[in-house]
Amino acid sequence: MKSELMAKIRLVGAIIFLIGLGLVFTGGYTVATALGGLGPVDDAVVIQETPNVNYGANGQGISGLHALFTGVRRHRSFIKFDLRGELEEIIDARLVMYGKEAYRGVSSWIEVRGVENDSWTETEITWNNQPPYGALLDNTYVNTTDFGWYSWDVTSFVESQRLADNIASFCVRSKEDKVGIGAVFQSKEHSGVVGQAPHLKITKAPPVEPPVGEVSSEWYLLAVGSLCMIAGSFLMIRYRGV
Ligand SMILES: [Ca+2]
Repeated sequence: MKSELMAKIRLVGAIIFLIGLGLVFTGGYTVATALGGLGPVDDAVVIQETPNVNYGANGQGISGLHALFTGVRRHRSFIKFDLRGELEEIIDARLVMYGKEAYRGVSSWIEVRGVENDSWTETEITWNNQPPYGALLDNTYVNTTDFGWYSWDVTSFVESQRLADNIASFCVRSKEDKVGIGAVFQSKEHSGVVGQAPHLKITKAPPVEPPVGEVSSEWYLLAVGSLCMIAGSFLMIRYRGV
């Protein structure tokens, strides 16, 4: 009978320990997600001249992401980000891409537009099934003949999508849509140099400092969780069958 009681106490100790472990993890995770930077889950170019061909696996430069018009074919690019890990308010978001002029020596304005329909995937999207793009979010002038970094302010759209469905899709297109003007960018499949994939540079609202004398919820979780782990460990060790 005594050994059964000991076993039950150890079981309760183990449960308390695991609850404490969960609380500590939750508190720590909330603090840890204050970092920025996010890679895309999907990116692909669609080409008017080959309207049923999917280019989602394309990687580098001229075969990666395009925003241009050749006269007989338009090229647009779609990029999607999963925001489910972004728990706090986003006060600044920049779409950052590594690219250059599509036609050497011809600079161009490149638009980024919001896309409300997130059902597209990089393995299925084509010119003919591309989702409609919405309002202009920002313009950036691409004026390098060699690859360089460019960014677009997409703050309001990203924060609205975080609150709505936690997915943010964009369309990248040439503003002019004229022959011989446009840009090319690295896709996430580009494997030549690490770190050249499109990404979102995110700045979050600073954590609200609790009034003097109060403790933030994260620290409550960490403190209560730690106490549970200590208590659970004590019960498991103290009643280990003696
Ligand atoms: Ca891709």
